[in-house]
Amino acid sequence: MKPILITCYVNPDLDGVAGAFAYGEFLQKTGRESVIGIIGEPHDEAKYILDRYNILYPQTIINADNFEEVILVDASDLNGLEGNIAPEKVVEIIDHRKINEADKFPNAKVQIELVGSAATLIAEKFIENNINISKESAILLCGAIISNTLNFKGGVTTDRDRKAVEYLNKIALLPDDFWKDLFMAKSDLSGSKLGERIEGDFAWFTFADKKVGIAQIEIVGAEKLIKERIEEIINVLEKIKQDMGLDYIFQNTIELELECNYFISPDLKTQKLLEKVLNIKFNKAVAKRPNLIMRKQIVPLIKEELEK
Ligand SMILES: [Mn+2]
Repeated sequence: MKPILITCYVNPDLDGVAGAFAYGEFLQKTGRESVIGIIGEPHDEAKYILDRYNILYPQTIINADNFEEVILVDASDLNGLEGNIAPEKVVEIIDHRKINEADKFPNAKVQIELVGSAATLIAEKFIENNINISKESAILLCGAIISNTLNFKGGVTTDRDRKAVEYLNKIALLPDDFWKDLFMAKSDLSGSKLGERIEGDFAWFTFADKKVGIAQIEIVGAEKLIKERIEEIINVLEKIKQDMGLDYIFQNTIELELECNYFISPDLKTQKLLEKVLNIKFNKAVAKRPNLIMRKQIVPLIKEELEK
């Protein structure tokens, strides 16, 4: 059998990198050769954990042209692949998004379950099949679950995520305050990093013929960032809106320490939409909302409203 490519969406976050890395190990230990390949640039928090624990970076690839079969971890929509992978090549999808396009991959065996992190689904494969996991994979998966669930405070968190971390951390042995280090590692948005992060973690969707673009930034110190750099954020959002021909655009700014969100949109129509679906109130271009809500929770609400 030819090796199969395991990858995630382009410019993957820690969940994608960790999931691909560990699923490669799982397949290898269960007798299937695979190649882990990342397209684009991993997020800062993925680099942080790879660097801190001296884990070899997965190789970077340009596209899936050299592979006949592809497995997607933490990805299940075409936009996120940016045309680099032919949908027919995808034979397996492991993801945790309620709004997905799994039906656009005609040959894929699909596992989509609404847990906090794709990493949880990968960890469960080791647990269920009684396969020993390496320390590297355990560290990555553990970190990914902590990150994706916002240290178990995000509304996406399930008991399965907690159980997976309990199992993984017996091997990973991450310190108690690891979550703080991880969150701080992605909170440095000095200089050009701000614009890069907005573009690097941008996702867009089409509902009822309307294109909706959503940036997401997770940070400790959101209020200060917004106070000092709101104009830059707005400029980047306006440029993306124009370049991509979007109907709606906003940034979901997640404040990790104080546990609240700041929504930013320069666009009145978007502000109205968000005020309706999230029960918030904009003051100029910014609206604050208590508790933590993530993009993958907001997308279904917008879909419902636009498709009414
Ligand atoms: Mn994920």
